[in-house]
Amino acid sequence: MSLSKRSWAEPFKIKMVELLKMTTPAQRQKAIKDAGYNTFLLKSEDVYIDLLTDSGTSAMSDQQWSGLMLGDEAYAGSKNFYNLEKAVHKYYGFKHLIPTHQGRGAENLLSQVLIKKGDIVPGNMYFTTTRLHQELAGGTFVDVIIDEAHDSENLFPFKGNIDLDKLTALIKKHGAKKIPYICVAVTVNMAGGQPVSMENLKALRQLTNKHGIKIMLDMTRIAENAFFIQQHEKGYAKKSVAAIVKEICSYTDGATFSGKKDALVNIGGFLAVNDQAIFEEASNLVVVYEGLHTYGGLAGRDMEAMAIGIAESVQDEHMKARIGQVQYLGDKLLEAGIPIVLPVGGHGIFIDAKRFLPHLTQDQFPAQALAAEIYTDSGVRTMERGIVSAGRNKKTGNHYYPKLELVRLTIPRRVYTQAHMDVIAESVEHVFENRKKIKGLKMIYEPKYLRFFQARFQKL
Ligand code: PM9
Repeated sequence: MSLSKRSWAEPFKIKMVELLKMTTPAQRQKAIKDAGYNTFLLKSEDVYIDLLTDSGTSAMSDQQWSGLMLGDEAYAGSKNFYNLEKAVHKYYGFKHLIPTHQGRGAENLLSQVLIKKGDIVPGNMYFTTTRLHQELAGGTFVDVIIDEAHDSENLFPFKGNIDLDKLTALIKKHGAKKIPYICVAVTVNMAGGQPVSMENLKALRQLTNKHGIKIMLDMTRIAENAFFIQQHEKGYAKKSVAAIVKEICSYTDGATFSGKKDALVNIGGFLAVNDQAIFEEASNLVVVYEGLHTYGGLAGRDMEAMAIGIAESVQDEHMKARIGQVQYLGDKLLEAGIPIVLPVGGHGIFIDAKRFLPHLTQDQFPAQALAAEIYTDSGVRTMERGIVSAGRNKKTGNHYYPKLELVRLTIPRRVYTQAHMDVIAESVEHVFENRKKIKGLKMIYEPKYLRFFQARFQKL
């Protein structure tokens, strides 16, 4: 068999395992009802395979675990901060680093430093915490992603791209002075983990340079984005994921980062910038919200594990297995005729709940109902990414009605096996066979901020 046809396998072996608990259908029916049909409110011990999120759920390597033992728990100037700083310089190329407890801590700092009341902040589709921090700082988020991203069946390989015409029109309408930066997510979570192309980033750099607008990355899943560029963009097949990651960063002015995804740690994040003045302001503000600028809410050991995880995350073999596993599950679901977002993205499979449950209206929360149903079938926990996650328009108070109404099957890194993927696929297939019986939901409790985390529902 030719080398290119041979199977991939994980570039690691398993040294320690965590036992899982199996539950009965009756136990699961009770658990999901008690959780108000919100998978965020389930107890993790009632979950068999946990696909809620890829955030903070990775298995760390033996190197990372030994890194924990090298934690220098000094309040100021810990050795581990300097190791993390070195990793950020080496792999991402940014000049200044401010650690934060996780991604949203960095989003808060960036929004407070750069956004003034009345500013416009364009981005390639919203992310829940990112948009909220932009709004809390007085800004208004505007989506400038290409239209293809809102169509779950469109096969364009870079559905995360910025629509430069939409951005140009926005600049014309409001003036560049009202736009402090554009937030570019790599990959785009809410679109299904879809990547941005290097060509698009280069063109965006030219356009924003002309207008003096900064580019701030949300580089939470940058290594996954780089892998897609390597696989699908002309001129990148022979470049390493590490080289592509660094090139992406080179077209930008800074980044927020949740280390809980790509960087294979259970907690941690940072803000990284090139501009000295922004750095100084943010490294002063961080002491108000997170901690001193050399730990930002993290223990020394957490910074060490993140520094090691960053180096592991950009290895080609790691990324091949990571994306390979997600693709494997996607292929199984496609074979069974399940409507999923295509192309398969980086961090999970996104089921199109509108096509899965065409008998439900969006007001009946089809993705929320489907996530509850999959849990009841098998104990597999997934997450709603549709109307509940989208929240309400701050000005009108009405629900946002996103075109994409999705259930996310998020794959933690280095945690589950191919056999787990088979079990997951079988459960989704079983629910699909019985889809006509699935009822919608009514929201009975709605918190003010990021409602998807804590909202409660009743079956209609
Ligand atoms: N993402 C996720 O599960 C965890 C919170 S929402 C359920 O997808 C992006 C693109 C993210 C992200 C978190 C954050 C915030 C920023 N940008 O969770 O604060 O996907 O570390 O990062 C989650 P933190």
